Amino acid sequence: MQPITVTLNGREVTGEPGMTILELARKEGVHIPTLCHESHLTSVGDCPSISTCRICFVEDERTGAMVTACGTFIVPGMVINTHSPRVLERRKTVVELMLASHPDSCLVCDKGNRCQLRQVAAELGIGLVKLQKIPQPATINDANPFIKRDLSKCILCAKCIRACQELVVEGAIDYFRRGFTAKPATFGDTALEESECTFCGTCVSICPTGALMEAEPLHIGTTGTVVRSTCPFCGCGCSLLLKVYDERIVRATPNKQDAISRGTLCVKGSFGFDFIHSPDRLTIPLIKVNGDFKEATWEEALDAVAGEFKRIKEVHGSDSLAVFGSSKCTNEENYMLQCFARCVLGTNNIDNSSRLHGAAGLTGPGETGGIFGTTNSITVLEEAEVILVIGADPTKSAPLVGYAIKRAVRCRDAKLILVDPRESRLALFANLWLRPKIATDLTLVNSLCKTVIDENLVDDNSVNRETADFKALAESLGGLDPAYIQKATGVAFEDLQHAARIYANAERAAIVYGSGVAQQVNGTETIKALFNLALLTGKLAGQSGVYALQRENNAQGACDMGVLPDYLPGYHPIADRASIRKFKDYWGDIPDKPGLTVFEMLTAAKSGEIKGMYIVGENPVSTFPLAGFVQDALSSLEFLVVQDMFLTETAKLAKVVLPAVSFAEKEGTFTSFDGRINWLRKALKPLGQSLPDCEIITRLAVKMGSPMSFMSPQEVREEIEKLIPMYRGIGYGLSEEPEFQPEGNGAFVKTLPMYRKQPEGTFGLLPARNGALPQEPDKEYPFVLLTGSNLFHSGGGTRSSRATRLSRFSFEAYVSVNEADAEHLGVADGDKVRVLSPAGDVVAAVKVTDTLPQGTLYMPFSVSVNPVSQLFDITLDDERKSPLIKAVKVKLERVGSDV
Ligand SMILES: Nc1nc2c(c(=O)[nH]1)N[C@H]1C(S)=C(S)[C@@H](COP(=O)(O)OP(=O)(O)OC[C@H]3O[C@@H](n4cnc5c(=O)[nH]c(N)nc54)[C@H](O)[C@@H]3O)O[C@H]1N2
Ligand SMILES: Nc1nc2c(c(=O)[nH]1)N[C@H]1C(S)=C(S)[C@@H](COP(=O)(O)OP(=O)(O)OC[C@H]3O[C@@H](n4cnc5c(=O)[nH]c(N)nc54)[C@H](O)[C@@H]3O)O[C@H]1N2
Ligand code: SF4
Ligand code: SF4
Ligand code: SF4
Ligand SMILES: [Mo]
Repeated sequence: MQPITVTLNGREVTGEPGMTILELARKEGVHIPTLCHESHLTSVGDCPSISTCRICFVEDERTGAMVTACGTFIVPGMVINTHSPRVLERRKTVVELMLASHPDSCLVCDKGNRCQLRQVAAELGIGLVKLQKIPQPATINDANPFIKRDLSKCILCAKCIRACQELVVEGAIDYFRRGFTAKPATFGDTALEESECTFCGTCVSICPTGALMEAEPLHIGTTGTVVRSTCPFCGCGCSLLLKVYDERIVRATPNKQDAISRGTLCVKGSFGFDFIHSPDRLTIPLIKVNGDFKEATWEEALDAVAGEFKRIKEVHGSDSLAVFGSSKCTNEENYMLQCFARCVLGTNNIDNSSRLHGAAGLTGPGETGGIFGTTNSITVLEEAEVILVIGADPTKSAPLVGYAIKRAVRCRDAKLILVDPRESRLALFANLWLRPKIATDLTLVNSLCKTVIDENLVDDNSVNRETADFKALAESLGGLDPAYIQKATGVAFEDLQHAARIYANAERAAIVYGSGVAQQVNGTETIKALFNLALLTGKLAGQSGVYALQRENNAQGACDMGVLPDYLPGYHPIADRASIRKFKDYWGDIPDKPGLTVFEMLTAAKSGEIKGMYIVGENPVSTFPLAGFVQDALSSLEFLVVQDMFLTETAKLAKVVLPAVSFAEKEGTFTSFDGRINWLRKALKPLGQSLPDCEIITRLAVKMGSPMSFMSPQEVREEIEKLIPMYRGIGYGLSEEPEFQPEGNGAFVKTLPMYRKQPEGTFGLLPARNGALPQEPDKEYPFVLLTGSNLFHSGGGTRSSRATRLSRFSFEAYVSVNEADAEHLGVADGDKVRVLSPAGDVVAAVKVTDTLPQGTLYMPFSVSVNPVSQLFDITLDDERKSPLIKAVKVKLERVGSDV
């Protein structure tokens, strides 16, 4: 394409076709003020249906026309003035009109110097406005703890509306009325909490004035330091800007420069950070003396830990010790921790909590092709033509992925195939919604593969039909009988064929799976079957991908770093001699027998084989199934040390508690579920005497008399780069600026390494198995209860329940009941019921719903008031030893109103 030459303020400059005047000016370093423009939103420049700010007016000298810079494309020969007297006069008039209809509350407005209207007025030298004041509509009383609206300060730029509709695709707000009385409002002009609003905070961060503000701010006005970091909650890895004032994080906003999160966050990222300032934070090491915790110095605490670990190792051997590492800690900390377990304690008994949801993803494609988890980036997901979401609820559990899927459907016409027995929010967006019987996904996915083979939809570049594994797969699937499939899954065979064709015929297709399959009976097999489907149709990578959605902030990194009993860093199998040799060159002697998974460790603790345990950043007593058993197991230990920010239920059982800092008080990296390596930067000094996990582990190794070869996160990164090829380049980005570099299309992308290796046809298809169908509910327990994530909380709520605003919004425990079931049981909304499973019981309020099939109940995981995990026994997947904690058969009993 020919570049276009334009005269800009008397200078000849060139731009690309399709560029607006604003983009060209910005490229040339010419500042044009804007209020309604935002790079991630559609431009509204001259859109007649939306009133626009029109302060980016510029003149074209050839015609004398005034045009908006954001809404006008450059054409050859234009002669543009951005700051001529006429332009400035016009701009001033526009801003004066805005000020005339703006209340006089600037002096007391929380927005302070962050207000862009004030900034523009100052830039144009506008003093007091003499125009007649135009009264504005009254403010709205929202009762939620997140967002307050004062629409008298609204300048009708429509950024909030566009953000809600185009970026997060909630559609909670739109224009209410037109003309002078127009305002952005919810449907029916209700309070936000009565609308579809998820309190993601995106509109607040984008509003140029004080019209949309945080409710209950932790600080009024402008703050000094801004530190770029990464959200510590889910695996999406959103980029956060932490605003610091007086050693406190007072505000967290999205980083608009990040091409992945694009200026969006979810409610936890925007409003959940203040657990770091909770008065419950541990600030001093604790040692238990006669059953009570006593404060201790670091010397005393570390001496006690090192002394006990050494004693147990000497008396009972290294394998009587175990380490439970953390999917919340950084890569560097996790790397150090596994090194501590293997080199200092001398055991491979080390695991992390992704065992609960992610272990299934490590099998199959990991074993045959070295892909562990997700195979492509979230950007590629958004560009897919077809997205198959199975057993995942990303609008709640991974909101950034939810946004990407909804945008793909709404803005790019992607087809969504949803496989979920329950009506999740994505059902509204689905072209095809399959509602299988619970835990029958293996048969369902195998039947999709069957159609692909039967109808010759196989991609011959991806699969060699002559190989034994293809022949075995085709043969086993050939035996699957449509009548059986239909009966087993409850889905019509034609619908399954239709789904298989849509998926296979697309050029770019994605599979997104979650714990709705991974934590079910046959979970591991179902995930292998999903990989078979992707492989058969040539959709494993390239412009397609398989996305494993079951991640906490650094579950991916903890596994990559080798916090696993059977893999060394970078998934070098412990069973492989060559791997062991490679690592021995660096570390000296290491054990070569695979260790125990976390549930096996607990069983071994109970039976006395494991005597000492080191738990870092995990709270199994609150979050694992069968809390009583976990508690017993940990209490049977001779020695337990817990390293955490809080005195959790698990920490209470420890002999020594070591206070760790939060994500905001340390540096390091997290790996997102799709393999982006994101930085944490230190924004605050450690609270009290608490220390970063890295430092605690290093000091402990020294005390044990086996100092590790690295002392700082930087030194760890150097070793990680040497031993884990896919992390090469991890050191880049902290000190070297700019971290963001422009890409061809003008967007900004991170230049951190995308480490996922692209598969090169080395994958084997996996044999199709048809596991046993799950237990049907019976007379005694006639319902199946499903569990799922709670948007406002994370895990067991250790952190999110200490974030003041999230904790205020958490609801009481509830159980959703289908309308017909509710009628049959004689229960109504709000009635208290006892939910009983063979393992335990919980009390919850009824919420009648039409989103569930009859006979199915749903309870979101929530904070400690509602430990739904009490209902689960520990039943482990044979292959990966993961617990099946997604569905359980239960019965309901009414309880009196006094409960
Ligand atoms: N009630 C309930 N139970 C659940 C779930 C649920 O949502 N609700 N989900 C289930 C699933 S799928 C999973 S994976 C597990 C998740 O459960 P957990 O992994 O146990 O999750 P959290 O409750 O967030 O606990 C994490 C612990 O890590 C600590 N921590 C956080 N950051 C750091 C750090 O930087 N350093 C140190 N040292 N500690 C840190 C926190 O203080 C907290 O005690 O729970 C399972 N059980
Ligand atoms: N807000 C928030 N986000 C989180 C967490 C949190 O606690 N809070 N926890 C994080 C963690 S540790 C995890 S593991 C992930 C979990 O995140 P996801 O993997 O998305 O899991 P869920 O949110 O439980 O959603 C599971 C979906 O599967 C459906 N489902 C249930 N049974 C079946 C079935 O048999 N077949 C099919 N096809 N579908 C089924 C359910 O109806 C539900 O819609 O979320 C992470 N993100
Ligand atoms: S509330 Fe803020 S973002 Fe929304 S239209 Fe008004 S000024 Fe613009
Ligand atoms: S907080 Fe999020 S969901 Fe709610 S109105 Fe704003 S952009 Fe929409
Ligand atoms: S989507 Fe996940 S990473 Fe992003 S803000 Fe929400 S919790 Fe944080
Ligand atoms: Mo999880």
